[in-house]
Amino acid sequence: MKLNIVIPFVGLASAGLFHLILKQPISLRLHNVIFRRRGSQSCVPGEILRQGHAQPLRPISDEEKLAFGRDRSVILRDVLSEEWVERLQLLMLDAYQHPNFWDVLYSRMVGNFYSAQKSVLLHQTSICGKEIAQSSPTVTIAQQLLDAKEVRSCEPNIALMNYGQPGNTSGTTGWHTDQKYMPVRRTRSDRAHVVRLWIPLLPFTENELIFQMLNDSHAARNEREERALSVGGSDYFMHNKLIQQGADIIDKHLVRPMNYRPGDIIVFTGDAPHLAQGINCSRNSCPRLILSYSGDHAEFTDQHFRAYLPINDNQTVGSNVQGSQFPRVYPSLIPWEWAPFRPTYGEIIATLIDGAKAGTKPFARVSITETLPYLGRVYSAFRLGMWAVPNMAQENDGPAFEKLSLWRHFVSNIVKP
Ligand SMILES: O=C(O)CCC(=O)C(=O)O
Repeated sequence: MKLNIVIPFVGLASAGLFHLILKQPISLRLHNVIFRRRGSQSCVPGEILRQGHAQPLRPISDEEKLAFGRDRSVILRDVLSEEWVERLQLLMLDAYQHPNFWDVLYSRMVGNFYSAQKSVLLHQTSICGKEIAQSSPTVTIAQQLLDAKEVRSCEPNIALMNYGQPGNTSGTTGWHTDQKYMPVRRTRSDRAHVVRLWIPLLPFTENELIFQMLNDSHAARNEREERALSVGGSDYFMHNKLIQQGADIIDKHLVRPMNYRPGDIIVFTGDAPHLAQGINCSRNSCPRLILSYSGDHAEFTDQHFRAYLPINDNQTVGSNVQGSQFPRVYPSLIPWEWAPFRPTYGEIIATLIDGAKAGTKPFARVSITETLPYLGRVYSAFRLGMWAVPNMAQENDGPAFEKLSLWRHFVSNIVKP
């Protein structure tokens, strides 16, 4: 056969094959290499699991629900019992003591720049995480705030800590919303689609870490828009502009938690602006969770950045989110959605490309002198192979540090059975 016929034919066949492979879920072996938490443990006793979702310590009041609907943010005090805080602490420890490759990648790319470390996909990758999805009052609280018939886990679900040492600068996330990095949007402007629960796991103060929100009521949003101070995805130029030109606006719209107490929950929607800044978390590493759930008014969109969250498979634009990427947590779990998490090869690749693109945006229009410390913190975490584990049992002991390079972690997961 002539070469000029064979070459295009082979090219076309390989392209077709490649396309087919991209649409396949990753193999179980690759799942084990990048997502499995080897040694992950249970944290909720069987009899509690069998009772279904626990209630919060007290009902969420009508005023709190009203405030959440109106301001897209609310602070709930004294809603989690000590027992449940302890189980959430165990979830954080389970993720951090059994990190997977994706945790290390996510931390390098989305956490280390402000001296934070993050584990994601908690419900799908941790035994304790699944039990929390099945039984925790956080799900009941989300259901009540969203007033939803069905609640689904909506990434990023994050275990976070800061490893700042005294004298080190920690950086800030800047004012941002999470909306740009979550593949969901509202179906109705007046109904929340996503609720994010920011939960301190040990007590810390604003001298250690600052977490603040801006009221996102219609009026507050309009006021910021009129002054060209609207907050979108992470963008340090906008952050600086808001601080320099909108000090009065921040003052007026600020929702400021002050002290961070385990048992309290700081609640916000995907579109509410917020900011986190480590000051000095060397005492107890400021451990916290963000548990994130969507309700009946969330629909899938492919217009947002994936930012290292490979969850866009099997969704239809404009329809409710579904499947193992957004496993149902209320009223009950659907067993097939909890099989080992296996996004497609194509989704993994798209996630890495999209994440890299999203990562350059925050620093556009910002001076190199302001950018360098952020990049420097990521670089040194890469170089040191940094992995910190908070010490919950002795809360004043600070984190333990381990060496865990991305490559070594990846390769050792391939080598280990
Ligand atoms: O560091 C934190 O506590 C919050 C991080 C944050 O703002 C985010 O993940 O969107």
